[in-house]
Formats: sequence, structure tokens, C-alpha cells
Amino acid sequence: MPTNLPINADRLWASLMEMAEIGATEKGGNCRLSLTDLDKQGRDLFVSWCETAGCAVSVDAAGNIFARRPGRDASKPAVMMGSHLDTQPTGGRFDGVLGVLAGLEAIRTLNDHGIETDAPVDLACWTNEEGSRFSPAMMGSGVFAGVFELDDIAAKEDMDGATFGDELQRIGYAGNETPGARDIGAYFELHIEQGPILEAEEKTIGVVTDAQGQRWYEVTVTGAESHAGPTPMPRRRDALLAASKIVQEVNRIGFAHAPNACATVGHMQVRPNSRNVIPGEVFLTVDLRHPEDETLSTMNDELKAFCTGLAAEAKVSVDVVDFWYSPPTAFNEACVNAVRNGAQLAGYSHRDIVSGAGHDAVYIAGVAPAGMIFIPCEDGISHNEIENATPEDCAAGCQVLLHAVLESAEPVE
Ligand code: HGY
Ligand code: MN
Ligand code: MN
Repeated sequence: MPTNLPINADRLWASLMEMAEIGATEKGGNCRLSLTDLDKQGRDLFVSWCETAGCAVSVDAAGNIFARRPGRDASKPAVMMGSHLDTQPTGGRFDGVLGVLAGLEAIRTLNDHGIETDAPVDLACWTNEEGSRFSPAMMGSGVFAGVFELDDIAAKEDMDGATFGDELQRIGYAGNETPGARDIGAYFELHIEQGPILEAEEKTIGVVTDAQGQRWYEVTVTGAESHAGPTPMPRRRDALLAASKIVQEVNRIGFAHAPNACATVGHMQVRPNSRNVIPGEVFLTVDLRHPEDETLSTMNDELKAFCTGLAAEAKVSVDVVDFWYSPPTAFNEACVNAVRNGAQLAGYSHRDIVSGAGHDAVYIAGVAPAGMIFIPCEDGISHNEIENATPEDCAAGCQVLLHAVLESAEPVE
């Protein structure tokens, strides 16, 4: 294998910064919500770069984009790299984008050095990883991996009632490749850690062994709207007061299962949301996470038991809907070793790590051997416009990605 084939760090950084101009926000982040015009602009730029790099580009019916660099043996399953270009509303310049554009840099580097691989090399851009505009998350990779049915996903609506399927058609990315029809021999995803561990331990590379499990819920609390003036306190059925107790309980559950549990209420709608009306209804989301499935189940049971008790005590109804479940996922041992070997070959400090965030690799791990590579991000901050990573760490992650791919794609001597 060609050892230490140097990627072009400046070219990678320039591509990251050019992509970051699409949907740039005032505080230096990005907002390219999935299937918006800005998402289309990012996709179009990515496709043009892939075609310039000599790749054949195709799109599947879920809008997943695939760029193929041919190998000597077209019949072999491809070694695939990938991630996502869609962002959170107040997202950063690296979440997802790094994995997509580092994959492009790896392909550009193979081209520069005239390296032929035995297996084809694919680069994927998965649709709607974030699950912000359309929920749940990881929709494109989920359809590809058979976790979600395309028709179900196509009917999902955003807050304004637009459907995933209509928006995918509107931006011109409803492709004709059948999702999941593409064979993958091994999948590697580079991503920022989105947490504080690598930076705190001054490690350059995270060798991701697992991704923690997630359970998402949609909760509707129904009380009774009434006038904020004449309604005596004891007579009230205040949905927001009850919802605030659920927020407290979610936080308690997170701390009760420390140090690895995470528990978040990230979205709330108060109705009628008028300052002099006691709220009659509140919609809120709950996001529970833990690396062990059994503990995640316990957290689930505690949440539901609390909501049942609250309904009686607060004279409200509490409807808890199980919205999404992504089990804890162990990555493929050979892929994890290829990542570790890649870090050692390049001489980077590294440590094994469990992913706190969900990633497309979690679903792809269900249909192909998969592994992930992490690099640090400043103060562990992500899903925030100030999200930041250094050019040096981005280059290091890209170098390890290339090494891991070459270990799996068997370059032709
Ligand atoms: O929520 C997650 O873990 C991912 O960022 N979609
Ligand atoms: Mn991501
Ligand atoms: Mn994200």
C-alpha cells in the first residue's frame, strides 16, 4: 500500500470554506436545512466538484448522492466514504461537511498520485442526516439501509406542511437509483467529535468503536386555556406548568444515569402562546441517549412513569409518543482497526471513543462493515454557529480516512 500518501490540506480547507459560504450565518455558522434551496446549492457545488474529479455521479430515490471513482475490478463492492451536507438551523461549518469534503480530498489525492484501487471508491452525501426540518434524523441513510420505508419518509412534513417528497422533487434530487442497491465493501465516515473528550486529552484522532443509543419522543400536554386574570390559581389546568415539570424530570433522568446518559428537551410549542392566557396545550420533544440499551430502557420507563403520575396530579392529559429509536451500535472490528492503523501510520495521537451523536454510519453499519474517525472541535461545541475545528485537525482526519480506505480498497501495485 502506498504509505502516507499526503493529502492536500490547503485544498481541503479551501473546499470547506467555499462550502461554508452557502447558508453562511452572522455568527460564522451555517444554515442549510435539508431540501431547502441552500441545501440544493451545496449539493450542486458538491456534484460539480465530484464530476471535475472524474467521478460518475448518481442519485437515489431518497436524494442520496453517490460519486464513484472506478477501480480495476468494477464487480467488487465499493469502499465508501460519506457523511452529510445538511445542517442544523444554527449549525456549524464542519458537522457532516468535513466527512463529505474530506472524502472528496481523498479522491483528489488518489487522482494526483495516479493510484488505481482494485475496488471502486464511492463517496456518499446522505439526505437529511440532521432530522431538524424533517424528523427523524438520518433519513437518507435510513432508507438506504432499509430502516425506513421511502413512502413513509416522503410523506413527512416540516413545520409549514411541506412534505419531504415534494421538496426533494422541487430541488431536483429525486433520483432514480434504488436506495440500497449499491454494494458496500466497507464504509468510513470522518466527523468532528461534537464533544469535549479529544480536545481535553489532546488527542488528534478518535477511533470510534460504538455509537450510543437514542430514543426520541413527542409529548403533548393538554390542560385548559383560561383567562390569566380571573382564574384562581387552584382552579387552573396549566399545560405549561405541567410541561415545565417534564423538562425538570428529563434533566433529572439524565443526571440519574451519569456519567454516560444524556437527556434533552430541545423543542417546545406553547398554545395559544398569548401572555394573558393560561396555556391549554404544550407540544415538546424529548431526546434520551445512552451507550447501553438496558439503561436507555430504564430511562424510557422513568420518563413514562413520571408522565403518567403527572397527569393525575396536575389535572392535565399527557400523551407520550415513541417517535424514534436508534439502538446502541458497535462498529465493525476490521474497520475500527483500519482507522487505528491509519492513525498510527500517520503518527497521530489517538484514543478509542464512543460517539454521543448519531451518524449515517450507524445505519450503514446495519448493511455493511462500517467505521468512523473523529477529530476534536473547539470546546467540544457543535450544533452551534461557533462550531470550530483547525485546518491541521481536519487534514489529520482526512489523512487517516485515506489510509483506512486504502487499507480496504486494495490499491493496485
Ligand atoms: O442528533 C444527532 O445525534 C445527529 O446530529 N443527528
Ligand atoms: Mn453530523
Ligand atoms: Mn449534527
